[in-house]
Amino acid sequence: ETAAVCIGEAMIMLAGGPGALADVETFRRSVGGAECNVAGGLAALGVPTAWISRLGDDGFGQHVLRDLQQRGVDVGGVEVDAVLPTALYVKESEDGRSRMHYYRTGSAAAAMDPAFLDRPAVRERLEQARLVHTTGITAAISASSAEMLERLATEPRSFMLSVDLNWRPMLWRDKDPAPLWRLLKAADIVLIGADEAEVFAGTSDPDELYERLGAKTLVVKDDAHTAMVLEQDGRHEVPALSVDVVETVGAGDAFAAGFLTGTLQELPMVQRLRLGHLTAAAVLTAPEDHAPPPAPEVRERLLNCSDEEWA
Ligand code: KDG
Repeated sequence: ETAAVCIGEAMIMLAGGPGALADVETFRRSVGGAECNVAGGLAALGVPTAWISRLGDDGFGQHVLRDLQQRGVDVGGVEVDAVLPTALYVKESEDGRSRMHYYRTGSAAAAMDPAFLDRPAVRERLEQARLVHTTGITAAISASSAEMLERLATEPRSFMLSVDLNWRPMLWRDKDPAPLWRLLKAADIVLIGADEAEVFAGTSDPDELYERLGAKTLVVKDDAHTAMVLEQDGRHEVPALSVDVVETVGAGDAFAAGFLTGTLQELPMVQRLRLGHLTAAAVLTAPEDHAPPPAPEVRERLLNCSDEEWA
């Protein structure tokens, strides 16, 4: 059974520091990659989830597979490339801020292309899925990967397509973002951060974004403050929980996992947003790009509490 499919690149994350990269000698390894974070988040919330991608035939790829399997994610649709490597990224932490350095050009995942969707292990999972999630990162890593998403978004489909903007200027240098606009416009659900919307679309005004993106369901997250969902027949807004932030990378993915789980469970909109905030809070208070969600009892209580108690 596959309820959700996430398509995109996973990377080995090497966290160094604190200190400048030039001075750091040892690094702590974990797994990153936006769609793979969302897949882990969905599985942790009980959604039968497959992560679909390509990895290198190397120790890093083996670790990604093992790690995701341990987190309950179906990796049967992953293809291992005999030659191209698994991508890496290094997280530099200096003065309380993180910077990402990618080592991903020419990776196994960047070789995904439209024909990748014809592999039986992929097709089968897409046919079963009620929801497919991807991000702007996958549209950026290579032309062939962007074409694959174009096919996914334009072919007749039986699933909801969810896209998180995940605007990464470093990956879009010298590239035309037109394919990303098309992907966002074709999606059923779009998740977008107010700050990245400002850079990408020149506005963070939710109503303007809703109009420009033409998405059926648009979620605009204003980092620490609030998340708003806009649909044809209304708007809902839920303030974020206040937490002691350790590291923010991955929080948006966790939010997506919570919101999308709530969507699959057909929870009321306010509860979908609350679940997003709850799972994001867990990642905000952890150094890695993913973290286990709050315990089921805690989730249950906070999903059902009054607005006063929530805020
Ligand atoms: O959303 C978190 C991701 O940004 C992180 O895990 C790394 O996928 C990544 C990327 O491309 O930035």
